Amino acid sequence: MTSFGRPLTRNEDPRLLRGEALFVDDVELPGLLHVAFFRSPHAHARLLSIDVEAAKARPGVVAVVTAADLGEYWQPGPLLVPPPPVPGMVFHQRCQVPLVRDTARHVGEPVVMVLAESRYIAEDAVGDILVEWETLPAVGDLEAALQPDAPLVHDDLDSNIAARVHQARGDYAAAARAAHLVLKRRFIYDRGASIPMETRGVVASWDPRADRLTVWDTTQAPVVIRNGLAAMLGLSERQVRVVAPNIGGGFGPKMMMFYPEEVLIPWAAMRLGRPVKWIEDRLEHFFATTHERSQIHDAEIALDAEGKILGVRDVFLHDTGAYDPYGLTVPLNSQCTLLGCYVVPAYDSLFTAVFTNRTLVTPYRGAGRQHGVFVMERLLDMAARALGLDRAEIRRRNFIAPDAFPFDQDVIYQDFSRLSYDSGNYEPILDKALHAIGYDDFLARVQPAARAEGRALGIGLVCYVEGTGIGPYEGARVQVQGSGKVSLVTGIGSQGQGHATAFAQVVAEQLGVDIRDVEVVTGDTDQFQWGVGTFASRGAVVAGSAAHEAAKVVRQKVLKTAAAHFECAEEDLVLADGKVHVAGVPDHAITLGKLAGLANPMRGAVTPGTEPGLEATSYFGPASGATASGVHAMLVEIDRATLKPTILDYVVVHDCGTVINPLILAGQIHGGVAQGIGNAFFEKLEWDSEGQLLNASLADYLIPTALDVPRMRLDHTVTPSPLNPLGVKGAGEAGAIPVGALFAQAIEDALDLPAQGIEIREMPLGPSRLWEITQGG
Ligand code: MCN
Repeated sequence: MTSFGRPLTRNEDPRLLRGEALFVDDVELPGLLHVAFFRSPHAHARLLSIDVEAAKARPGVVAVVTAADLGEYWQPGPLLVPPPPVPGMVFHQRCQVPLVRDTARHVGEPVVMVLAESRYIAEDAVGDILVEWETLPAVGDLEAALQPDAPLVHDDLDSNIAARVHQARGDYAAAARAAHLVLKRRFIYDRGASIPMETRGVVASWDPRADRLTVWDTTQAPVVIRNGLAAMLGLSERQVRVVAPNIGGGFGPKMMMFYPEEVLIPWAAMRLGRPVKWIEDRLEHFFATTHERSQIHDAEIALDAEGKILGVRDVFLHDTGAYDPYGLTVPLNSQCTLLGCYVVPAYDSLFTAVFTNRTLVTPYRGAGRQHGVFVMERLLDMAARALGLDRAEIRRRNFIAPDAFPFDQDVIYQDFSRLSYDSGNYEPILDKALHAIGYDDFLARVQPAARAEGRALGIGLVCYVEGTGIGPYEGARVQVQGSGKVSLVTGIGSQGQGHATAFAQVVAEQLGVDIRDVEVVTGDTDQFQWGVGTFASRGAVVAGSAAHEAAKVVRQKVLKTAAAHFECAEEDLVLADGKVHVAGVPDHAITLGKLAGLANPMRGAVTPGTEPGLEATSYFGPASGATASGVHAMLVEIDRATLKPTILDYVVVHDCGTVINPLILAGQIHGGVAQGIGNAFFEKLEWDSEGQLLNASLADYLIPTALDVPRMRLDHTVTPSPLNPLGVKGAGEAGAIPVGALFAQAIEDALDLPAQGIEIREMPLGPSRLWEITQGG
């Protein structure tokens, strides 16, 4: 039976569960040095002097490195993502330097690197370092940053504007004039952190005999790091091997190429001739690993009397932190995702990305899409109320029709293509969700009965689309080995997404083998030279399709070799269970391993025009992204005394095209929802006016526990993507995207807040903030 599409348990799990899998911190090498950093305690300060003498003198300290010691290697990190080709846009790119030389621009910027025989000694030596600072006024507030008298994060610029991008189509002003209803609201989404189980880490080793550098890195983009390191350290790409072994969660921030530590650790290993390890501690993680989410939207929607959208206008601010090497992916995604599942005839959106003296902002699971969905879905809820329409009905009236695909949205997307939804069918998803959550019955019977008893029960219902599976490309090499095992090698790495199983299923489908016989190798640049990275829910679409294409070629080679062996036509052959036989003669089968031997002869000659071995390498680059979609629905009860929500039921209906492995997919959705619940109800980074992060520990920054995450019910519809051979769309971020909007709606409904003239227009929202809002704050 084919394994493709089946809910198989993961190949990689036994080794992970037994603690046998390699993580970066497991790498131990003879002579290993350990690193601790002195980091800026100030959000904004001029560096006057550094005294490292006491640190150097501490026994066990091997080197203490400041910016001055880096010489020609002291350079701003590379531009990672160029600006989108939007006419008239403004963009100022400022990249972080490896060690602060002149000015620190956020708390936690590395200033001095200490290398010692143990981490303990290195940490103690950091305490010996004396730095003199002149503190400067810090910019912590998004709106204050744009005041004329605001201090400048980068004093070579004349304001804190990092970018300004305006995308418009149709005539919004005319739409608003013609509208029956125009609603204007302000929406706020605040900062959170991704909190992977494993923090970042880098180990580097220079081998003078091989003249090569090996780097183990918790990166989501090993090939990009390899190429960048070669360029920055003056090496050839062949001289650098980057390995991204098992990684305990990435969620986007481990895609930030390059963090200062990713350059400094390899540089130190080369300079000192000893292997070097740095493992980020949780406190550093809060300050030094990128965040996401803070935006302020002033949005308006214009509708006719029937609730049809005539236009949307949105002006928003996006906090990009102290530097913006990652370009504009996050706000661009917000701008594009706001359009949702709906026909929006006129759209006018202007965003301003703003420098602040806070940790950098780069994509984190959802990557700006949460904000777009929050704004649009909240506007629709409010419009439905104003027009006396049902929440589901207003959405239904505005859905893009199933025969309207491909649907041109006429805005520039994060992959710089003109956003076009490839496929979708939204009404069946909504219907399934309404049915599963018991929407009609809840509103007609359950909620009134609960209210009569004084209980606060509410329902939420949120629709979203998600651009997934963007290019430019990924590659894969499939090989049948003499042992009969099949190997699949690709340039992307996995941070827990189950690639070793899902990609094995793709290959097994073509080669008729058990998935346990497919060895998947990811994240090692010595194994595969080309690739981009695991982000934007693109692994299944892009690397999965490359694996499919390569396996298809290998299948042809297998059949050709077997046809020569059996002296029959290829059409007469059956390939199954790791063997090939002539149809009707299953007892005379030849194994794939033996065929691999025949294709790699030790005597005679390979037929001209053919290659030895049963092997193929393919690349896949989609023309544009595949658009996944879904509906989340939730029943919630709010404790009137504590305002704590209890989720009574949670339904996800999702369309990610063809499903490779429903079990992995369910895990991805569950994990995403759990993270979304954190973002909605627990996780908010709190800063003071000096740019100090106030809750930089897991004692103060709450994340949801298993008790806070409900059992959820999952269902799917399948609208295959026409843009890739598997028909798949991505799913890795879907769970997280709509949860904020869903919480806002369900809580509002449970407490009947609109009847008191109160609306929820901000996220995250813990009980204390919710209490303030219910008190009119
Ligand atoms: N899948 C499937 N059928 C589909 C789509 C996906 O069976 N139609 C399976 C895939 O084969 C894959 C998994 O679901 O094993 C996720 O696939 P995909 O949506 O392509 O996402 P990526 O592989 O590109 O992973 C990136 C995505 C992102 S952007 C974030 S952020 C995220 C996420 O995945 N970070 C994660 N899920 C994560 N899960 C874990 N455990 N850890 C992270 O850091």
